[in-house]
Amino acid sequence: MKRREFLHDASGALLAGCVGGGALGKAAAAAGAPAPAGQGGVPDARGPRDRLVVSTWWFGLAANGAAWEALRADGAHPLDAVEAGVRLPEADPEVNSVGFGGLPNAEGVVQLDASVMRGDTLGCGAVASLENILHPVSVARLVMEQTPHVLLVGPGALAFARAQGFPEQDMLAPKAKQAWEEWKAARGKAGAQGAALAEPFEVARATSLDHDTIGMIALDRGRFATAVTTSGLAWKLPGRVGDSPIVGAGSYCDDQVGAAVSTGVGEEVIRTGGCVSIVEGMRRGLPPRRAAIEVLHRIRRAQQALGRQGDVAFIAVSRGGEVWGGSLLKGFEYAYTDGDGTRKIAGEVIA
Ligand code: SD4
Repeated sequence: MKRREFLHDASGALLAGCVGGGALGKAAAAAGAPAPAGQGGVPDARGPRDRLVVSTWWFGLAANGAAWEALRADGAHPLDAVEAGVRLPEADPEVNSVGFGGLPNAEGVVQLDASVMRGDTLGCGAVASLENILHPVSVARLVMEQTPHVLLVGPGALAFARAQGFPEQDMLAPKAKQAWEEWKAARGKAGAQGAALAEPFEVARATSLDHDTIGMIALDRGRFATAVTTSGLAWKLPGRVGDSPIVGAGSYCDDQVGAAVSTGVGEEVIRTGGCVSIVEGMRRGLPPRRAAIEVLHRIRRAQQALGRQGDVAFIAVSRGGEVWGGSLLKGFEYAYTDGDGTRKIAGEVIA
């Protein structure tokens, strides 16, 4: 019943978005209303803010604090904020899905993915399968700012990072190494590579718990930036790249519309162009909640068709500062910061 209502609402809004300014104006007014408490929005009588930071999971709480400080600096762009914010979990060995401390691939190697985007120019930069560098997000920013390209991968990304003066270090933290050794031992004589091929669903379940990619959005009076950084799925096949460094899949922002970031099983997000689809939904006049739920339903349909499972979560923010976070499965939460401080918000589990 709920699903039928949603489809009706979504198609009605889509139709409204196609027929002209009056209908669009109505949809935009709806977009200004905060999602109710318990539905992934920020329960707040004061309504949407024009300056805010949101990011995925518990480690977003500290990351948002660093981002907020950076956002308040004179002349700062939201890009400075998201970069400063996500560098925290990149350096934190207790976060086992981002940067140092991240769980490695099937061969015990930490391969990192990251991207950044700014909403004024649609400038973006990314790295994938980057090894031995503590702050892939900063390398991604330099790909955007210092090269004509968007995405560098593997050895090329490492060579670029070296040339930019980034120091190299072993990224396999002791706890992550131990976890990988235990996983490998449990796989038995089949060997790590063969086991990884057989285990995508186990990996997907593991990453839907309380650890995952950090995706961050900063909004400052009409200006957006996003950053995403991750070690990707634990025990992934060497060279596997998830959604995080794929602009449009793991993140997207456009100052004229809004922004979205994702976490969860990247394969599901890539096949739907997750974050750009959400932003395009908002461009059609949908509020962030409805735009994101539309994409989550599309992901669920694809999972059913392909016999796949695993969680996906999004945070979406409209140009007007309306925020929504939610997921396919239980457990997603995000950090929200504005001038009143930082709060942890429970994501909505979609019907
Ligand atoms: C990926 N979405 O590599 C990222 C990482 C993640 O749980 O969220 N892992 O698929």
